[in-house]
Amino acid sequence: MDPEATAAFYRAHGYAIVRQFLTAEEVAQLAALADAVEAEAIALGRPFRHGNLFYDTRAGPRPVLIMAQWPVWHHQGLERFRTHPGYAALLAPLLGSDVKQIIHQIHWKPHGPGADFAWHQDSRSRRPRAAFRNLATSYVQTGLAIDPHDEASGGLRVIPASHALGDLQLAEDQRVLGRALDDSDLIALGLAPAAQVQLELAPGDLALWSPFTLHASGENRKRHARRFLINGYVRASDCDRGEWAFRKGEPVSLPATPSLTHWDDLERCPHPHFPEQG
Ligand SMILES: O=C(O)CCC(=O)C(=O)O
Repeated sequence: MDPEATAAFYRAHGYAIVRQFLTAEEVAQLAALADAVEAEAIALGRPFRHGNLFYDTRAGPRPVLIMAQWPVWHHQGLERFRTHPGYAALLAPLLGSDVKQIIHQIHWKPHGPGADFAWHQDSRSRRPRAAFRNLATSYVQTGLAIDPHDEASGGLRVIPASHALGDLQLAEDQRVLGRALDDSDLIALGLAPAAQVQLELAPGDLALWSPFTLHASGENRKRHARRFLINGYVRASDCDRGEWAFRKGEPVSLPATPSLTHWDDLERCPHPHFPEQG
């Protein structure tokens, strides 16, 4: 891994890939932890929240877990995979050595339709706006492939250099997760669908992208689940939210109680519960 070269590519193109960010042994440990998260969520059987932890489970005779947010609160082995020294080294040229974390989640993309991510910019989810300063240069999203990611498995695709377009003012009332990948969304923005790049990631490879990079992912037509560990980091001095990940480049463990990160109702409703399904 060459953090400076990765940072230079990321600044120019709005995304970058680090091959073999984790070893095969680490990927196996992460996959086992993901299986434990999934088993807990499936046993609960429907969407479940406990503080910042949230299991987005589709209820039914065979419940399906689509996404787990902050699973580390119930599965502490994941701590290593949010404060891995590789992240500190990689982020140092982009964010410095004091870094907080806003996003920590695993996406399962089961076989079949209904779990696409439509074209979007993550900037729309960095709320409230006032809590995030210098967003273009203070925030980096990362995605770690637990399983193979390619076109057939519904892996991530990006529009290179779209981060330079800034906030595209995409409709905020439209769903991203579960809305079908559609090139007409790009055409409506005046962008050529041919510009899109399908990322091909082997287990253990890491992708980075900017909050303003347009990205999406399609249907998983493969038989295997397509799991993706998303960790989103922010320069600590530029953000009023988040859990510490690194101080002076050293890993910081989770505090005794969760901090305000992404979910606004944390203080009002910190206890475990099954949220109303709307
Ligand atoms: O998991 C995926 O395929 C998409 C992830 C994504 O778009 C996001 O986290 O913003």
